[in-house]
Amino acid sequence: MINQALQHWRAGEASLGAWSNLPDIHLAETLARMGFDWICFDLQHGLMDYGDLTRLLPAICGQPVTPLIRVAANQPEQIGKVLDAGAHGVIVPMVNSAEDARRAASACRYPPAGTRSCGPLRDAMIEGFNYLATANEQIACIAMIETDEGLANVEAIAATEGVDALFVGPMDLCYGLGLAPGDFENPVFTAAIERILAATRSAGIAAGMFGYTAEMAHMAINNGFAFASAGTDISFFRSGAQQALTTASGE
Ligand code: 3PY
Ligand code: MG
Repeated sequence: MINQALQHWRAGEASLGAWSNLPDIHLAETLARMGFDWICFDLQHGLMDYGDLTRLLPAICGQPVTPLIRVAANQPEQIGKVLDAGAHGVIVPMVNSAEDARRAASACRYPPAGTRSCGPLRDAMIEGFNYLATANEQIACIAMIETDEGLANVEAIAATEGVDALFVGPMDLCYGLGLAPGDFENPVFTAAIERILAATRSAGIAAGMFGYTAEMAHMAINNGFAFASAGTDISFFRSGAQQALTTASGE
């Protein structure tokens, strides 16, 4: 198994992703063909569950797009199950300490590097047990920094063995910093971003940003992030519908 998104991050190449919140295999299939480097299916805030995931992942299989999953919580059982369903990377919310980061990284790796239990159903169906030879190296463990505590410990989190990338949850980070949600221009927020970027640079790992809009994703990449989501299935649908209405009504 080759994780294309991880290869791009390791090579320092910018990579854009799409965020999927809706459990619709046709939307997922369409997004997978649009040229995004990765798609994240969201089990934390998305309107989907594990059963949906077992249909969504096969719907994008065969397309050159890396499947990532955001789990609902930093629990080894959840992380193991989404990896067994075919995720090639796990985005773990609310990583607040080096201990949290170790827990997430360990759940992503087979022994001796970690504690993942062996039962890689989807990937073993596709490529047989060769998967086991590459999984530890190719599975991406992505720790979200989105609290004041996570920010306070960001250098130790970034330096944790087995963490491949940090990923900023900008809205929760605003709350954590005592800012209004969406106050991304606030110097307190921009200083936090600088600190996260610096921590990833010194640890030699990638930094990612959840982009609420395409503009936000573009700015993140310009500011040194290796990867960003360019929007969600819902935001793409809303902006497309809005634009169609505006254009068709001649406004
Ligand atoms: C955040 O903005 O906190 C996120 O986690 C985006 O989903
Ligand atoms: Mg969040």
